[in-house]
Amino acid sequence: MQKYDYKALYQRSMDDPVHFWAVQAEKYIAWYQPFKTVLTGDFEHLNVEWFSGGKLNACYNALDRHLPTRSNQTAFLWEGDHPDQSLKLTYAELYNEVCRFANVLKKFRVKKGDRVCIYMPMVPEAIIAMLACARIGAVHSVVFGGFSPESLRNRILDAECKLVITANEGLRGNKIIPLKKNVDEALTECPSVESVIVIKRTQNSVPWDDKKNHWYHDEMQTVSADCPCEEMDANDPIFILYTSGSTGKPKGILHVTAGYLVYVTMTFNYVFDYQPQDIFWCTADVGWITGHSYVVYGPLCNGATSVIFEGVPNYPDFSRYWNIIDKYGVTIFYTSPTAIRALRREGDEYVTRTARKSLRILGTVGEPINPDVWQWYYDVVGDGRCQIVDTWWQTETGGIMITPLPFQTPLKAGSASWPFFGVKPEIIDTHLVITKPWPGMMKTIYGDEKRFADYFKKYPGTYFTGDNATCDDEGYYWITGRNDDVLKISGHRIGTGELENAFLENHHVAEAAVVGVPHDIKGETIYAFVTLQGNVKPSDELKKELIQTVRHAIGAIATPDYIQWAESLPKTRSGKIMRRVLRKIANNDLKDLGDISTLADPSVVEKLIKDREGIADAHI
Ligand code: 7RM
Repeated sequence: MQKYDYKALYQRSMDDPVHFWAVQAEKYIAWYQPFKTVLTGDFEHLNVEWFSGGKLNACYNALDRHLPTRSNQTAFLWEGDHPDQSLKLTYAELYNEVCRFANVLKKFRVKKGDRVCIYMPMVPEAIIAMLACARIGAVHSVVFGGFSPESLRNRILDAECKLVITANEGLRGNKIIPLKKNVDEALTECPSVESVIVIKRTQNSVPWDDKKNHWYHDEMQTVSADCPCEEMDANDPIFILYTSGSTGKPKGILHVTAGYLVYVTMTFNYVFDYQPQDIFWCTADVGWITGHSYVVYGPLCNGATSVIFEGVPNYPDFSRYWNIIDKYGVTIFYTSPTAIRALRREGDEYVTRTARKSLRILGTVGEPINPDVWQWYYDVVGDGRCQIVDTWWQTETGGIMITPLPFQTPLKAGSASWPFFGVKPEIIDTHLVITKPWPGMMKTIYGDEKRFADYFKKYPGTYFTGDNATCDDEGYYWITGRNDDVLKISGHRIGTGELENAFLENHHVAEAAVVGVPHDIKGETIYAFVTLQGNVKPSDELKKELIQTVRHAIGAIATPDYIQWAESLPKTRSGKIMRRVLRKIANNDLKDLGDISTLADPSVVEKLIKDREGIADAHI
């Protein structure tokens, strides 16, 4: 257990942030050249910069600097989809693989600043590829392997990636994911991509283009294991990661090297009370920010030993997570409320038949955790003896922002509790905002300064999180959910605009409006109001077809649960869809529809309310 006084340290971080962060930056990170200023700029001018003048390399911090003391220590314990498949990588081995792959990237003419797309299953090569990019100063853009070819293509195009790294196939819950096939489909319209490097994960063969496609394992034979790190400026990009906003187009959140690295390294250390003998396991996929910050950079920069898992919580059965914890002696376990809810539903026996004696800290992230579910996690998974950290943060924030600190913060079930050091939250009209810069914050939205500026517009001088929250009289924050058109479905962030565009890809659809409704396991799910083209008849067959349309456009994470046919949608006289009203109808919250005096045609609402009755049980 670490010894410090949260309140005193927090106060110091507020009183003198410059001194506070200078100390942390020197403590957690190795620099080629020291920074000249700690913090310049502000939210008003959109010009915040951390640690300017400093030079460093993220891969050096993750690997090289540990070699003198930890070369034989395990960096990753990889558990494959099937329990019989596993692999161990020491820091020296990981270093060696990363250097080689960095040389492969160079051979493919990838240079500092170039963007590289990584579309991979959870295999060590995904992490090797990320670190190899960081080593040579290339900017990785990891796209979650569950995304469709079309989503992948849009992300490749937006970032103008030069190279794609994928696997022939992925494996999840004994099901095959056709990654290379998806890449081929995506690349039909991606002129910037010169080459695709393919990891052989399964024995099955896939279509092959000799000019463009290259086997990872063959390429690795052709290069040396000697590759110096590129010395990066503090504010050089480290990666782009796409996330959903309220409009149709995902945003390329761009993080820069120094601030991001300082912040994730320090938060990992404190939030998980990391000790050298710990075995850490974060179940997130590297396709999400949680994977970037707390599978890759945070743990490695602390020299930690982590489990990484390719599979799913219910294969071969619902004990899988707890078996993995016992197999590797996991001490710190970090997962999502949606996974906890799904496992809780199956009954305690799947948990209680395992030992879980090694556990000491349990974490959650991604959505609010309801107090009952929190209690089950505490009592049944943690046997009433583990600290729970409910961590609130976002792709944009880079790292954990509001969280209990183990053995410091008295726990309250369902509250993310207190801000991390240096973080100053505030609640304005139920909206959660952050009023001071912190090192982990994004630098910009790639290629879209305007959308970056939008975060700082609503309440000038503050960062607008898009979440609602309350704060109790002991300073505990309770995050209640989003206040924009962003859904969290099984913890996956998806914009209603993207979903509506996806519906429109079906030529039978004239118009679609999507809202979120609560779901026992997923937390939130998709409720769509769909207007068909004049000559098209509604049918259950067509509903099934539309579900496929959306899955095809975005991926399986975006499967609609409810579709309601709508002859027309409620609109204002200027033609704007009144989503607020639709949200109430979908949620059967009809007592007070709010101000509907601007509706062009009030009868539309009555009709939708009447038809809603039939939908209540039509859970597909
Ligand atoms: C890490 C991540 C961000 C959104 C955020 C919230 C929600 C995340 C919590 C939470 C309540 C939490 N990044 N969220 N953590 N809500 N309690 N502990 O999830 O960019 O994908 O999503 O997730 O709405 O704004 S994300």
